[in-house]
Amino acid sequence: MSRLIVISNRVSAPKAKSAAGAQGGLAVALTAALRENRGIWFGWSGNECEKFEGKLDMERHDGVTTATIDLERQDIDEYYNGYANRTLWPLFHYRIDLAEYERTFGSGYERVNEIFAETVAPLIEPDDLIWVHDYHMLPLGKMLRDRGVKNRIGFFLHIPWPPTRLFVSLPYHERLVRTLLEYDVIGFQTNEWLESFLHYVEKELGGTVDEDGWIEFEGRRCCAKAFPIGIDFDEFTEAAEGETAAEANRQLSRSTLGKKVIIGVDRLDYSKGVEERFQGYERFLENNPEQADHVVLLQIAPPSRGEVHTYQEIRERLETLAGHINGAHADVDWVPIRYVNQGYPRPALAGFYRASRIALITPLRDGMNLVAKEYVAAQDPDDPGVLILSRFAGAAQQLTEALLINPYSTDEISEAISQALAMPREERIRRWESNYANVRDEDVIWWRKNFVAALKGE
Ligand code: ADQ
Repeated sequence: MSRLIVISNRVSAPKAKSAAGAQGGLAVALTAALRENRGIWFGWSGNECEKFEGKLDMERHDGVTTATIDLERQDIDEYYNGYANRTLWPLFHYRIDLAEYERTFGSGYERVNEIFAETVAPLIEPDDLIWVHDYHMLPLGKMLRDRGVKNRIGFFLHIPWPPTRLFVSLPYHERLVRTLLEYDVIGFQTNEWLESFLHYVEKELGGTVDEDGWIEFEGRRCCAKAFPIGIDFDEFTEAAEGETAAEANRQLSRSTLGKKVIIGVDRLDYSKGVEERFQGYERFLENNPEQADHVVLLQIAPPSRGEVHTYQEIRERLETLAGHINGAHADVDWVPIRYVNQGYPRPALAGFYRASRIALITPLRDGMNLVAKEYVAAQDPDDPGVLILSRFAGAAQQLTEALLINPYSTDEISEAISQALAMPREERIRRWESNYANVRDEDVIWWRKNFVAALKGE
């Protein structure tokens, strides 16, 4: 049986628990696949070293081998904080106004990808399947090919692929896509991102694409397809039934004194549309003064990528906005927004989701958005809450019974809140059942199996 080699920027195998104290769904799914296939998970340790001299830290935990390297300060600044998070992340989320095109970022990105390729190549055996993840590693497949790796190599992009008109604003865009075409399988979250990618390949590169997603370009053939990611449904629903979830549910319900809770849970990132959410909620408070003190918005958003200036700015802007809305609308016994700057373990999140009548998820652009799926999974089947979801999240293509909104429209957000609060129980159940079936059936195991099957050429 062939082994699976997973390569991603950060490694989150059993030993390395995430900040929230539990493994994320992706880590759980990949760990299970690695265990079944005697695999290796390779990536950056998250640590800095004085001078990188090829040192590889191999560890085995719970049936999974992890192989990590440390990076030098300059590499972290140019590759991770620079090209990945200040160039590609904003551009791929359609924010060319925020994208920074520093030459040193691009060269740092290529240098670090060469380091990854050089370090991981000797670990690869002829039968291994290689699965590379996300925008940090776009050119890695090509760099492995340059080192003689002939194995099947797949790539999965967790974030959107931007329309060609935006993508061409990236210097050396053609060079980057050419490297991608060295993979055997290129996976996207949704057909929309897939179509944007194929459009670029046809119109800018002159490649040909058949109706099954097979690309032919300069004598090479590869397959591009959508593989929408899901949550670890079994693990999550089990957590939702446990005591931690029940306690979190009670804690939130007790402290909100019968008010209807509207919940938002995000990594603090401008792509998540939290400012627009706050503005839409304020519009609701202004338009519906009689309902105002019957609701409370709980926004959970721990800071992320603190080393990048734009993220410090968004944090400040949100604090100011929440303060302004609370100042303008609060009463002695009621504050409209509870804004919490910390992460919670998944079982606690499950309890908060269940205690909330509405989830308000308003990304301006999101590859998938797993919070929307977790919210659906955590609901009480007899009295489920309502999911309000941005039509610009990948998840909107599957969760079609959510109230789909345009997050740029404060009025649409406000009206969706009114509609959700007034929604009869039967309608809530009908909508939830349809979304729930999707979250259950197209979970992370389904996603992983589909991708690995495509990678094997099945
Ligand atoms: P993210 O942008 O991080 O992921 P998302 O999918 O919403 O976005 O969340 C991933 C996980 O982080 C979820 O399991 C969620 O519970 C957890 N999380 C988020 N905020 C949290 C908080 N405040 N406290 C605790 N946990 C929190 C990227 C892409 C997404 C894509 C995923 C997976 O940007 O579009 O869905 O990868 O492919």
